[in-house]
Order: sequence, then structure tokens, then C-alpha cells
Amino acid sequence: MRKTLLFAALSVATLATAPAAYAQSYEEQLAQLTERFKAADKDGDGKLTQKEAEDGGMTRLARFFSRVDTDGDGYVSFDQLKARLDAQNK
Ligand SMILES: [Ca+2]
Repeated sequence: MRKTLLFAALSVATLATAPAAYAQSYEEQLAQLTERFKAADKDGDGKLTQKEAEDGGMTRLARFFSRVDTDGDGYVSFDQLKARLDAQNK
């Protein structure tokens, strides 16, 4: 009985703390990515600098910036970001 209760408590806690990206469909992830990209693109030029990514709270992008910036021009375009998402969803 104790075990069951503990298990139930753990399950609820896990659900409550599950990251937002968990169990999202590709469409949901893409919509969220689009939104975050737009929010981080402060000057609205359609591409992000590492600083824009960092300031926009896209810490993972900021950390792996050079890997996402596949053509190495110092900017991450939405297509480059989407390519990462597509690769993760293969
Ligand atoms: Ca920009």
C-alpha cells in the first residue's frame, strides 16, 4: 500500500515537472520553435546571432550555435534551426 502511494505521488510529480517539449507532436514543436525564433529575433531580420539566441532564452541554441549555423556565416536562419528539429524527428 505504501509503495502504491509512493508510486502515485511520483507519477504526479513527474507529470507536473515534465518539460514542455515532452510528448509534443512535430507540429507543436515547430509552432513553438517558430514562436521562440520570432521572439528572439529582436531586429526582425529573420536570422539570429548567438547573442540574440542567448538574450531570447534559447540557451541550447546559444550553446550549440556553431553546430546549428551549418554554413558558418555567424547567423542561424530559421531554416537551419528547423533542420535540427527535422533531424531530431527522423
Ligand atoms: Ca536577427
